[in-house]
Amino acid sequence: MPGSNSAAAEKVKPAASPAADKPAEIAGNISYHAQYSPHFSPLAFGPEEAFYATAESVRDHLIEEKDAALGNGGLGRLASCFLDSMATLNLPAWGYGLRYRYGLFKQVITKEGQEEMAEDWLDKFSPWEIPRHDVVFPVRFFGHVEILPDGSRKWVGGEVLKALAYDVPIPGYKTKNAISLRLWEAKATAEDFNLFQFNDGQYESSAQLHARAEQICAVLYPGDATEEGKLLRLKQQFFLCSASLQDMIARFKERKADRVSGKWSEFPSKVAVQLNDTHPTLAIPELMRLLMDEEGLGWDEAWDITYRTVSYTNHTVLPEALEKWSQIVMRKLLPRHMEIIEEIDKRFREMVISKHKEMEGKIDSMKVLDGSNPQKPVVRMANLCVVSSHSVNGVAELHSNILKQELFADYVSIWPNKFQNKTNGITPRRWLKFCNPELSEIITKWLKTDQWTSDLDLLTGLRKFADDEKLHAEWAAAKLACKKRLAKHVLDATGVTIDPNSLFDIQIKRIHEYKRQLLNILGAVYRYKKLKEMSAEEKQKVTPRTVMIGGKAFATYTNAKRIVKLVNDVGAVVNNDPEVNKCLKVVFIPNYNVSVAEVLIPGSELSQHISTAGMEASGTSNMKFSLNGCVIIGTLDGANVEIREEVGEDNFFLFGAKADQVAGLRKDRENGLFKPDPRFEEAKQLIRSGAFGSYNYEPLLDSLEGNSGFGRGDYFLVGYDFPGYIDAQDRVDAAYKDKKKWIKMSILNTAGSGKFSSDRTIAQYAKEIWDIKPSPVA
Ligand code: 26R
Repeated sequence: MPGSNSAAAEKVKPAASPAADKPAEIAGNISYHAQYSPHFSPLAFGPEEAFYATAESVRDHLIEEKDAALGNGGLGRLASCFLDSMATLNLPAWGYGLRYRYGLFKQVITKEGQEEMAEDWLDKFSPWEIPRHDVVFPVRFFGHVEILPDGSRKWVGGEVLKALAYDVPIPGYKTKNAISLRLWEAKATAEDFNLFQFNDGQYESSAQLHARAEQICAVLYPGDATEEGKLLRLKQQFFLCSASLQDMIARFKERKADRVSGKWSEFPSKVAVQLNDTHPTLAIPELMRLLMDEEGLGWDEAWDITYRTVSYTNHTVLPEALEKWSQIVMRKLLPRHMEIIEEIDKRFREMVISKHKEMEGKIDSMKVLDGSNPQKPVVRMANLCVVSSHSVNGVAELHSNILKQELFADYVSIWPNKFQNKTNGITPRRWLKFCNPELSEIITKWLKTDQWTSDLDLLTGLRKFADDEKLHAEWAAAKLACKKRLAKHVLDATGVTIDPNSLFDIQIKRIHEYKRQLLNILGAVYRYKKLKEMSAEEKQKVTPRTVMIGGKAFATYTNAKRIVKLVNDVGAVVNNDPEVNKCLKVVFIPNYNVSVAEVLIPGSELSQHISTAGMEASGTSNMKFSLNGCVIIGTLDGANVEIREEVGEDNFFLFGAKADQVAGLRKDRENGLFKPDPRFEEAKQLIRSGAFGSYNYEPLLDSLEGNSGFGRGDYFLVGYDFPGYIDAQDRVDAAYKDKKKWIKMSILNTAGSGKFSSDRTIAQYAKEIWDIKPSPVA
């Protein structure tokens, strides 16, 4: 969750979590809520039946319970898999985040396309959080820096809010360990409430600080088109960093007594802070400030501690997602931190000049502060992370290589050993055992053990049964059961009936031009057109297909919203066309979220991961699909590359440009050297003809043309990859006709997914970055 932005791993000692201390309370919690389930009356049962009913209604609750709205894109879902693995591996670790009140939004599909509604997931309450009124830290904003008589500096004045901790226990699987996801809520106190103003009828100004506190935890990624929005995001980031670091330091101090020495220099051997993308970058100057201004350390010692404590994971190379903050805003909100960042930048530049003369010419792009536009000087957050962390990693082999060879190439010559890869992973507990009980049971039966849930490499044991007819029959039956559950969800959510015997083809993820849902829907439009041209006899031979696309478009991302509208419009025509709707249906799945994913992924047979090569850092849903026996159609991008290696190239439908061709292809396109495939032109033409309604799709289609949009004509290479994509889809159709072949591919996908357990990923972080060891609860 981009809420739980950083994971702080505490070394050696097990994390004292409330859940570990009081397991009974947790169990009590579950049965308490079960009693108040609307699905049964506690009065009707004696104690034994009540126990039985409790187990039943736990399932009901899982259905009723709202998804936590802490960030459910790739970054947030990775963090939640990591928490599960850290707990399961008995690692003394904590997750930190903000306790957002409203989710991103609830997506409602109307005639106009996507509409956003606020969703209050804490509306009633969350049974899983424990407010910790004993864990509260002050967090300051604005103010100024005072120089004390001894020359030291102190940040004073401004406004001070309180950070109150809520702990969400994360139980490990088959261990006694439970760790905490600690979420901060911003609060103002009674002292901040102006009773005089209130009694004078000035209600709003009497509780100004309370209102500002509420804004901080209202939503994840508040709109940043305005200056106010930008300031609010920066406040959120600092609030998370300051509260979390004060918490870690408080625990370090509490435990000093247990240690041989309680020296600050021990801090990095006791605490590791992993920055989950650049959103918590301010942890760097905040740790420096706390060590220098609050604890009295000098710069060199504070820097050494900070550098050895902090490491950074990059999760995207998209230029528009690399955070840059206005120096002017930063100085106003965090005057002391701006001083510290300036000093870090200055010392970095001096180091390059004194020790790496050959890199002097590159300093402008490497330095932290960018003043090239004197009107808008900025702090480059990724550069600050690279300069201040002892480890920087990407999230898949290809992505980490792009970091080393392109984005951070200049730093590699200064710090050749700083850069690493940690290929992402997913938790097999949620993403197979829990969401797909049918398949899980079969796997356990054939492997003769359920150990695969904590040792996912055991899945390779399925390979030797890949041709076994009995397994095939069971595997197909399980898939069919999941497809039926999925079909029911689709009917309930959209009113569209889909045929569980058709090929279920799914693309669910945030809507973004680089993820190329547009390529998918253009492919469906082309398929529709070909079907319309076929005779009834020809149609008999077609592999029936249900194309499902789901995902939220960021509220201000116009082209993404146009894509949502197009998918819905195409569906409305195709699904109601009796000439083709036995062979093709196109469904937009509304309000895609975690619970929906848990139904869709097990029921999917073909899964689309078709981003422009080099643009998807890793992807993690690709791993979830493959684990559930879905075959991927995809480009050589992110973790697709490694999935294909693991499951075997025969069990992956590959197409498209390679990452190292992309720049050249864009150049060619600019120079008018691109010749579009006639099939691509046909698909666009059908949309332009109004076959799917009168909505103006011109701006969207125009973005695919050579010289459109700011010289970025078809930046995502939809036109270039279209023919390869259609051909790959033809191969899919042929493979699906051969049931034996398809089921074997499906089995081999599951069998090859062991590498993608987040247990493996976390074990690598623990050993290669954090230097921590499992610390099981006795
Ligand atoms: C602040 C703003 C501009 C912003 C930047 C980046 C907001 C959100 C992001 C999302 C990024 C960090 C993200 O979610 N990246 C995804 O991380 C996943 C986990 O590593 C990857 O699997 C996925 O490929 C990547 O897009």
